Amino acid sequence: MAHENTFIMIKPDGVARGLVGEVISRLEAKGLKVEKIRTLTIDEDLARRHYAEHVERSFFPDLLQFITSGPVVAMQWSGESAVSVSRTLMGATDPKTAAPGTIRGDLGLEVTHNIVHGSDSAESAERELGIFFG
Ligand code: D4T
Repeated sequence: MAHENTFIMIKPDGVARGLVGEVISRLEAKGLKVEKIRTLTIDEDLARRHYAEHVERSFFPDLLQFITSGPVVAMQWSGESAVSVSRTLMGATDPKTAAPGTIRGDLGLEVTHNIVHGSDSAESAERELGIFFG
C-alpha cells in the first residue's frame, strides 16, 4: 500500500450527460482527494499522445473521433493505492460487463462511451499527468 497520484478523466459523454458531479462524488466518498482539475477539449495531437498504445488498434478511429468530440474534465487524484482503487470504482472497460455498483456498471452501456478514464499503473499515471498538467 502506498500513497499514489493518478490521472482520471471524465470523457465527453460523461460531461455531456451531466455526470461530472456524480463521478467526483463517488471518488471523494471513497476517500480519494482531488488535487488538480481542468476542463479542456482534446485535439488530435493530444489524443494520439494520450492513447499512444492504441493508435494502431482497429477501434482507434472511433476512439479518436469520440475523445475529441467535446470537453473533458482532466484531474489529478491522490490517496492510498489511488491507481487501483479508482479503477475498481470505475469497473471493467466495457460498461456492458462492468459490475453493478461501479461507475461504468451503473451509468454506461457501450465501450467507446465508457464515461471515465483512469491510469492503469503508477508509470502510466506519471506519463498521463505530465501530458495534461506538465
Ligand atoms: P481507459 O483507457 O479509457 O481508462 O480504458 P481502459 O484502460 O479501461 O481500457 P483500454 O485502455 O483497453 O481502452 C482505452 C479506451 O478505448 C476504448 N475502447 C477499448 C474501444 O472503444 N473499443 C475497444 O474494443 C476497447 C478495448 C475504451 C477505452
